[in-house]
Amino acid sequence: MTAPALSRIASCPEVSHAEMANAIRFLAIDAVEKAKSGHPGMPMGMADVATVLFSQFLKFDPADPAWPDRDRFVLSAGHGSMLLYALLHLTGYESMTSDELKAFRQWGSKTPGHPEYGHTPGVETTTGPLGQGIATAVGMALAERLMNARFGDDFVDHFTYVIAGDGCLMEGLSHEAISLAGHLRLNRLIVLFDDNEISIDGATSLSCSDDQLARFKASGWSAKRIDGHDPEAIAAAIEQARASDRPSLIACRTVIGFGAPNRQGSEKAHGAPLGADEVAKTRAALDWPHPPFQLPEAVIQQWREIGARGQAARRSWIERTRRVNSSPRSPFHDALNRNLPCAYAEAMTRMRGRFGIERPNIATRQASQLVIDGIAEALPNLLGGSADLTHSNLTRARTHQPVRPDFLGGSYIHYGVREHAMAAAMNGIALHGGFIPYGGTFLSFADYSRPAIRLAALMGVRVVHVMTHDSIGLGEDGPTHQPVEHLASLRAIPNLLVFRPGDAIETAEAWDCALRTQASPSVLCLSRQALPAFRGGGGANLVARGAYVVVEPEGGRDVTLIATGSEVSIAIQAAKALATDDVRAAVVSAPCFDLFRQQSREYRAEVLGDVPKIGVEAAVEGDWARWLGDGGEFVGMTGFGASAPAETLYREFGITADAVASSALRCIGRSRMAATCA
Ligand SMILES: Cc1ncc(C[n+]2csc(CCOP(=O)(O)OP(=O)(O)O)c2C)c(N)n1
Repeated sequence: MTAPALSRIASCPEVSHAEMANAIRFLAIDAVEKAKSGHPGMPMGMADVATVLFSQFLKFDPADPAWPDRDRFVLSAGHGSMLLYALLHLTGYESMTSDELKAFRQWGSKTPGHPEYGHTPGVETTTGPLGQGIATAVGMALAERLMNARFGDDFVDHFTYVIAGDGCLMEGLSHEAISLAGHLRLNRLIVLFDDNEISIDGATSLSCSDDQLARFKASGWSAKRIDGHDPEAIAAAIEQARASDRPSLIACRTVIGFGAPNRQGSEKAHGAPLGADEVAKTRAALDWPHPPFQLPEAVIQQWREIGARGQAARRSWIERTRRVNSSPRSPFHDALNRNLPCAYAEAMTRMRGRFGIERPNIATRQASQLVIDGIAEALPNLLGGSADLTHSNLTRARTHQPVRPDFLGGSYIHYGVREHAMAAAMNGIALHGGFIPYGGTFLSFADYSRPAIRLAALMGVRVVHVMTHDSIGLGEDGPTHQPVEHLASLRAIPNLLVFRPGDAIETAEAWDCALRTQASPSVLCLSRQALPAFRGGGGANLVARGAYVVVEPEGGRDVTLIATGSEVSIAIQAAKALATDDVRAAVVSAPCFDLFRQQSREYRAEVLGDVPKIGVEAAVEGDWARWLGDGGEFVGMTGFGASAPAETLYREFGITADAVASSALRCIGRSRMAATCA
């Protein structure tokens, strides 16, 4: 059942649609003018569409921007941020004062250049990198349908609206996303396309001749084109889209910079202030005599009334859910609760205990499969998936049913070969709330997902990327599939936890860290090949410390061998070989650099020791020097891998216990020499 459109505002007949829309236009024009930078053209062009959407359809309540059953509004064309800020101000979001609008793009303001999630109440997701918003919205719309299937219309029944421009639709990501949305028949997703035929370089005909309507229709969407400046046509199209059994595209033919006599319809309106002269002419052309940032009382009144109307919908939702839901801890509230349930903690403890006793000799991807199986029932809001590598990533729990267009009660998403859309959709799912999404692919394809992973890190959302086949250890598939630079490049993203566990226990602990960290995404880099267990279970989660001592020689250290993942066991073998030569080598496992960096200086010093250090990782060196210092050496890859069995590759590329031991002896020798000379 779909809630009817809101009644049209008629209480203040002297305020016309044009005045309502012009309020948005001039707040955008004046804020960009004051900031001396920004994008006035898009808000001016889409003001009519946004006015109709917010005044007649969007279910929202500025008094509670995070109310779970609100409609989601995603400004995929994030450069038009002033459109959103103007709407937040006009409809009465408390934090969006006129001073914030005047501080557009300035330090500390709630009005950064592009909308930022977590920074500005009312912003549902960070946008700016074109294409991300529409793909994230697909995740939100998917989460809405999945939650609806579980809890029903009384609890979850809302739309996801997107404003996307030509740029968003040109991005390859948009294609993955619309294809997935069409396949899953996400009929609560409505994209309002700012079809102004202009981008930065000029007319879109310079670079694009897609028939967007045909393209969306071919992907299973409803699609139609309307005049984006005709309020009746806009309302009728949205009405129709809301009743559709599939996602909808409304191509709104608009004029960029609408109303600016010398700029409208041209790329000159896209991304620069109009200039005082043109602003004056626009005021005259649109009959808007009011000074900058000043709005007629009746207009602001009308907008505030629109903002206030959502209260009733929210109250009715609270009332409904309270009625349906007599126990204080319902499954619905459990799903929305970001803390993990006690049953999860027990399941994870069981898992770690079992690995500790069995000490299995298995690939970390297999250990991950066992962990997922072990916790899935205790964590019903865990939402799995893979980009068509389920049987390689081992990401599907026994109890997970696949989500299909006709079965939205499932817990596993076959994302298809769409890594980027998977990563962006996972962001949307996490932002929507109700699920902890994870998704799998090969580590070497992390690059296909990277822009969405970066946004997850920037927004601080909990998504878990399961990336298997994490080194040359995958063997015969060869260098195209063997990641060498990916660990270093992912570690370079701030607020992204990159885990490379070395055995089953570490894999369980890495999963535990990823699930418990609410404000960071994680990547679990897992081996294809079997790895020996090197740790007993029980006790504290040692992966949570980032790095820790696995082997401590008696009588002090001569050298510290630091390794990650599949190379920890190589370091342990090297330490044993060195011991036969009376060299005392400690072994440190370092499954997560980011968490190690967060430890106290004392702890780090204790783990690393005051002796030469050797790093071992079947990847390029990246920022290992930080842990190894000047006196250390790195044993790893210096270029791409090759196609051969894994043991051959390790031998040929010199990542062996012998090589580590030789490196250790060399460093110890150098350090003793230096000490003697001093
Ligand atoms: C991934 C990405 N590439 C490039 C840009 C830079 N950029 C910002 S807006 C824009 C043009 C977008 O054109 P359109 O969506 O038609 O916006 P309009 O000109 O209508 O405002 C570009 C290339 C970006 N923000 N993101």
